[in-house]
Amino acid sequence: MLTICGYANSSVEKYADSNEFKFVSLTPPPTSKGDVNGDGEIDEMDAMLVSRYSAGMLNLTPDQLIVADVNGDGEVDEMDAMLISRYSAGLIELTAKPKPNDNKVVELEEIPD
Ligand SMILES: [Ca+2]
Ligand SMILES: [Ca+2]
Repeated sequence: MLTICGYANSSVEKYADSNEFKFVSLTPPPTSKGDVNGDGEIDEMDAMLVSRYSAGMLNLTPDQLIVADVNGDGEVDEMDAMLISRYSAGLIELTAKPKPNDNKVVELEEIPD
């Protein structure tokens, strides 16, 4: 049996569906940025953990540090705690923003044949 890999809800999935091929989604699992204690909720508890970490009151595991750095600046500090707190209050969305130095534009050129 043929298996097709592709992104969920793409034309590839539709193609696999309509031809009864097995479809394997390549879409990564949703990011849990901000869910520091891993309970599935992003709330004040997570903000508190980040706040305490930045104050040197507790340690976080490497995995926790990755999700705790919600603004993606490489530091886990009060800014992240504030962002998580605001998110839990429904004030902001948590979306990974590209780093300022990361905005290289790749230009594609047509290759003459
Ligand atoms: Ca949590
Ligand atoms: Ca940060």
